[in-house]
Amino acid sequence: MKLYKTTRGHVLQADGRYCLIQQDWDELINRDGLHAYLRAQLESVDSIEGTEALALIDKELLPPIGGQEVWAAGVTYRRSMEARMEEAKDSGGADLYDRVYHAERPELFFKALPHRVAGHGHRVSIRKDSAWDVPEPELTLFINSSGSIQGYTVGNDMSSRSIEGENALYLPQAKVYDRSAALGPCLYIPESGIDPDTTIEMDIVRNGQLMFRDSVIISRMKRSLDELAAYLYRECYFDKGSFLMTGTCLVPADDFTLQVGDTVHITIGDIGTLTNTVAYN
Ligand code: DO4
Ligand code: MG
Repeated sequence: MKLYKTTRGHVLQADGRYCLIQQDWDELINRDGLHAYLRAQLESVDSIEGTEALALIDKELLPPIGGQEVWAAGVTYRRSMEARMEEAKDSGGADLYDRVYHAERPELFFKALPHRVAGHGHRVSIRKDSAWDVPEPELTLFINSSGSIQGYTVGNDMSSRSIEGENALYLPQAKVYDRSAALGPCLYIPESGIDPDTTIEMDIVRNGQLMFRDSVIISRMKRSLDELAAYLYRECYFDKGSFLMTGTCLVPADDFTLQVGDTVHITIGDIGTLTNTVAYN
């Protein structure tokens, strides 16, 4: 089932039916057994018409986040390791990426507070002091405060490759700025975990022309989703739960950089498509 956060309430979609839930977002999603709870809501809350639900999703959509922090994992796919080794070769930091890819402990970094997160249809940003910028399409977990994965969404970990490549210690500046994260369109809550054959696809379009298209299946990831969640929760308590981006495998060629006006479409399996247009803040 899918849960869309809108300005008028939360639209729950399952089996071709829709209902509107009026409840605090964080209280609604931060629970064990979220799927079963939403299934019961579907039975007890009055249904709304499909046309009404789709109009709300189309016109009133918000990113599926409340008070949660957004974190991100890095170098979880071989392609990410190789691309970063190349971009960091002049800074002397290249072997960091090889080492973290093979290490037991994953790379995890803080990405965003909710006010820096864009939703589906909103703008994402590139930095004005960066010359080389890319979107990073990432399966994103919603982990509740007990540390268990309850849902999934599509994430875009917007990144400056020039700033990160200059010095690995600049990572927070390459990754954390206004509208550097996007989440959406919905929170996807399957009955059991996500299918390992789920595909992540990304298109980048400039002036109506396709500039980049690639895809990967999530089972190519080196680490398990539970492993990433467990590391994040080792010494951090998240009272409202958290979102965790799980790393990218889709990296455009080195001569590609995003420009203002580009549109990024990221589709992940049954979750849906997150679309954002690139702008300056
Ligand atoms: O090591 C830097 C960031 C890695 C990352 O964001 C990714 O692999 O997706
Ligand atoms: Mg990333």
